[in-house]
Formats: sequence, structure tokens, C-alpha cells
Amino acid sequence: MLSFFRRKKPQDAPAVGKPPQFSAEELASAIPAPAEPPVPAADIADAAPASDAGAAPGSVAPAPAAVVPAPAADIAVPVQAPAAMDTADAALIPANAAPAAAAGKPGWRDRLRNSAFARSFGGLFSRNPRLDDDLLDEIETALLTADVGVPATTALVEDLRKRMKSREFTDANALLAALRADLIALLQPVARPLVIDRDARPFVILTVGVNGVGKTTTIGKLAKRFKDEGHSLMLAAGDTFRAAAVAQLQVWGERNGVAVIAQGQNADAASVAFDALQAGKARGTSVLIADTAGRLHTQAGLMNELSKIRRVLGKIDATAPHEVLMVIDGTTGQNALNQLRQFHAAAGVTGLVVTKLDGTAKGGVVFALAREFGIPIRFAGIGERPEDLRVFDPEAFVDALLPEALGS
Ligand SMILES: Nc1nc2c(ncn2[C@@H]2O[C@H](COP(=O)(O)OP(=O)(O)O)[C@@H](O)[C@H]2O)c(=O)[nH]1
Ligand SMILES: [Mg+2]
Repeated sequence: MLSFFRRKKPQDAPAVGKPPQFSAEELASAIPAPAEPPVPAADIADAAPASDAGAAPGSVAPAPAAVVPAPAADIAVPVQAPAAMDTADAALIPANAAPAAAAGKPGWRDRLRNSAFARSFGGLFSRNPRLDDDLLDEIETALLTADVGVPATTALVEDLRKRMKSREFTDANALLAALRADLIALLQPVARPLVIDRDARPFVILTVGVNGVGKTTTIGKLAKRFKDEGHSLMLAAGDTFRAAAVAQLQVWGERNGVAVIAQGQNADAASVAFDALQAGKARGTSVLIADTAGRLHTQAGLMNELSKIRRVLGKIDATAPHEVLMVIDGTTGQNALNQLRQFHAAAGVTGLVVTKLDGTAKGGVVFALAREFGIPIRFAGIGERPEDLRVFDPEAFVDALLPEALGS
């Protein structure tokens, strides 16, 4: 793993209030490649703060006392063009990352077939099991092992047991088809895609979650998606714990030709969000996505910081943030439920992204999240490439875990 992705613990961060800066070493460590030609002046101007775009800080709404916008010269991105496109790829996507998944169901199937879920059910049904209580026990074990959790597993198995006793199924395959339908039904209520309200200018998406779950990567993927859909876009580098985190977002921004508002390392994250929203308003940007530093749901001070970011955004636009998008690592297991509970209490989560469902993720936690919270699952990450962020699709997801071919 590149040192670039290694995170310094928040408590190691020097005190807030120092002028933001990027040393040559920090940038070099963020983008491990020879320097490429600098960004053209026009691009740098595009990344300028609100004050440069014609709106004086505070003209939209007075800055709250706790938020001291950095002096104009310090706001936004004095970052020397760290890299060109190919270098950016090298910095963002591991060299051994798989090519982008195929479109539609085949991509889901291909990426999820090694999941614990798919493997245990594959093993179970390739043995042509008999329709009996042992089969239900084995299904129960497989669901629990795949992180579906006790409440959802119990509900699913008891439904199947009842229907089996009333002789609804002719054989094990009929029961498998019923399980498939039950799993889809469990996810249907949370399959509510993110809709960008075009009247909100900008539509503000605040991303939250613990360290390393894929927040910044997801923002990069979303930037590409929204750009392709014709939205004008701005990113806010709210992970101010490390210079490398700011640079990581800037590389994604450059890659997609998107302005990144930053104040550098150790800046107040709420201040960055405030500046970015002012800039977005001044430019009539359609979508603003704010990154935040990863934090543990057990760190009360940092969780309070999220509430503060929310409040500060609300000073400029009472309806912002329009989406609080929590990114959850699909390999986390049942702990994901605790994470969501805490983040929801601190920041009012309105949508989820479950990442890393490719590879060996158990995947079952998606069902547990759906059952327990009913919060919409907007997207699923099924790989590291920009294209590998899918609108969450229960049928494609369940089809990948329990292919129809299984048992037929
Ligand atoms: N396989 C896989 N890796 C992912 C996915 N999303 C993010 N990652 C990887 O997870 C690691 C951490 O991502 P990052 O965005 O820096 O996490 P953050 O700390 O939450 O911002 C990086 O190596 C990403 O490439 C995904 O959907 N699948
Ligand atoms: Mg990050």
C-alpha cells in the first residue's frame, strides 16, 4: 500500500490554526511520480475560492464566530499541479486493480462471485440438497456466516420454514427461488437512488464514515458520474488531517476537470465546507461534494465536528446538506450497524454507499443494514476504478450472490 493512503491518527495532527501549506515532500509522497507540467493558469483560477469568484466571504451569510475563514491568499489550493492524468491514475488506482467491471448484471456477478455469501450457497445447492429441516439449518448458518445478522436471518428462515411446512415448495430449488425473492424484497425498500434536486444550487453532499472505507475514492467516482450526467461540480477537501488527503482529492478533481476547494492540512473542516458552499453558490454550481476526515464512531469530539459542519452549511443554505452520504466498507461485518447508528445520531445520515463488495466481502451486511435502518442504499462499490460505482440494484445484487442458475 502506498504511504499516501496511510492515515495519521487525528490526535497526531498538529493544532488547528496554522496557515495551510503543502510542502514539496507532502506532495511528492501523495503522488509518487515525477512532476508533470503544471496546471494551466485557467485551471488554477477555476479552483479559486468564493472571494476570488466575486462573492466576498460572508456576503451570503455571516460566518459563525467559530469559523474563521482563512485569509484569501491561504484559501484554496495553492497546490502546485501535482500530476497529469496518467500519473493521477497511478496515484489513485493500485497498479494491480482489476479492469472496470462489465455493465449490468454480468459485472455484479463477476465481482461478487467470490463473496462468502455466493460461495457458501454455491456449495450448499450444488450438492442437490433435500427439502428438510437440515437444509433450513444450513441456510441459517450460511446467512449468519455471510453477516446477514441474527434478526434478518431469523425472519428469513422462519418464513421459509412456515412455507415449507405448508408444502408450498416442491423441492429445494423452489425454496431457493423463494429465498431469492425474500432477499430482494428485503432490499427493495432501500433501493431509492439519489436524485439531484436541480433547484438546490448547489446540491450539497456531505460524505462521512470511518477511516479507509472508501470515502475519497467514492467521491472521485461520483465526480465522474455527475460530470458525465452534465452537472457542474465542485469538491471540498474537508479531510484536513493530512496534506496527502487533500492532494488525493485534488488529483481526483484534476482527473475529472473539477474544481477543488481546499485550505490545506489542519484547516477547520467546517470552514472548508463553508467556503466551498459560498463558492458553489457564487458560481451556480449544480453539485458540491464535501469530503471529511475518517473518524471512529467512538470519537465524540470528531463526531461533534460533523454536527458542526452540518450547522455551518445550514447558515448559508438552510436546506444544506441535501444528502449526508455515509460510506460503509462491505467487509466490516456487523460492526457496520454500530457505525451507522453513531453517525446517524451525529450527522443525520440520509443515504449509504457500501464499498468493497468485490473480492471476498461477505455482502450480507447489506441486508442487515436494510432491515435495521431502512436508510436508502444509493450506491455500491464493486471495484477500484471510477466506473465501479453502481447505483444500488437489489435484483442484480441478489442475482450475483445467489445466481438463478444455482439450483436449476
Ligand atoms: N476493491 C475495492 N476497493 C475500494 C473500493 N472503494 C475504495 N476502495 C479502496 O479502499 C482504499 C481506501 O479508500 P479511500 O477512498 O482513501 O478511503 P477513505 O479513507 O474513506 O477516504 C483505497 O485503496 C481504495 O482504492 C471498492 O469499491 N472496491
Ligand atoms: Mg479520504
